[in-house]
Amino acid sequence: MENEAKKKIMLSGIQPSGDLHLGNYLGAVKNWGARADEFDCYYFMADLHTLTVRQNPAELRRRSLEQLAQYIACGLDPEKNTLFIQSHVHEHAELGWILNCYTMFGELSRMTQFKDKSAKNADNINGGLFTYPSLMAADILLYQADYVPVGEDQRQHCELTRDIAVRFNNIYGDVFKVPEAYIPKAGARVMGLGNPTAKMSKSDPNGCVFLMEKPEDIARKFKRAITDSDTERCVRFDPENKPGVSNLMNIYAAVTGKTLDEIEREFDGAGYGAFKPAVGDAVIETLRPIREEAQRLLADKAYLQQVYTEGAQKASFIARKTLRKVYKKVGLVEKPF
Ligand code: ATP
Ligand code: LTN
Repeated sequence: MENEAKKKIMLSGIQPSGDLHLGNYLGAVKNWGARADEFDCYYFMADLHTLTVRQNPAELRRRSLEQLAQYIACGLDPEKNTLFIQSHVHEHAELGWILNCYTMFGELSRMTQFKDKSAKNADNINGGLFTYPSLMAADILLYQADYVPVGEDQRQHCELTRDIAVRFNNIYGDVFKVPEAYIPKAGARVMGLGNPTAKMSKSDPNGCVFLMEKPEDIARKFKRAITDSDTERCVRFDPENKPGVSNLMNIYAAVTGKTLDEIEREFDGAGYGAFKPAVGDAVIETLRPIREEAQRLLADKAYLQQVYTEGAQKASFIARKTLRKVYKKVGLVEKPF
């Protein structure tokens, strides 16, 4: 118990705004399960964040449950990790409001994700999309997280979370742990198979490999993956001049554990025709057990409900303590019940 209390805290979330894909897996979820014995881990479905973009209600509900099944299938053991749904722990929204009042308009305006998403949703640039990072800061700071395992694209939000924590602590004393982003070496930025200069994203389904996709569809996507128009046609890591092949090499490295040098040697003289299906096969074999386990879990709704109920209970217990402290510090009258 003594040791338990001293473990560092790891926390992350993904929006259930689409099905999980290879980028989410290699950049984020794969690295979460691996650290469960070392850290006290909290992972959630960021359903409140998805409301910043218009959602189909029935699909959002379905995807939130599917995402939980996929988290578990990716190796997040509910006995060792606290898995929950963000909206079930109301402290997130409450601390999010408070932190809005400690986040600057200028800071929020500089967020790349806000700029990207406003460009993509020009008819719905709502307040939630703008203040998204304050809610994300609340998600993290409520649990006094030490590390936030995310892909490269979330680094800026994690930096802003640190700035908010430091700003708050400078006014009120040591209230929040100042967290660090925890970004993997391989897989931090998986690029699209159709356009290797943009990150793999569910908004480009043709260039994106989903965890639940059928093997034959995955194989087809890899065969069609854009490679480079250079003349040498050899498997060599050169992200600047050969972004397509370099992306496939990164994917292959992340799923097989091989180094880039080893991969160059393995495919020496082989050309793209042999390399692309080999990457596809390696991905298919990595995803097969995940897909099968997620399908099995999805058939057991009672089990999933038990996991997210216990998860929310554990998470609330911690979140409540932090929120109470914050309310007191900023001058709110203590709740009498
Ligand atoms: P969107 O298409 O709406 O931008 P997304 O598919 O990028 O969404 P998110 O929900 O934004 O997915 O990301 C969830 C997690 O997966 C984050 O930690 C993010 O950094 C990571 N991630 C997302 N895409 C990639 C990618 N292509 N490579 C590596 N990590 C990624
Ligand atoms: N912004 C993240 C999802 C997210 C998150 C978080 C990640 C919401 N809250 C807290 C880490 C910690 C995204 O878009 N991927």
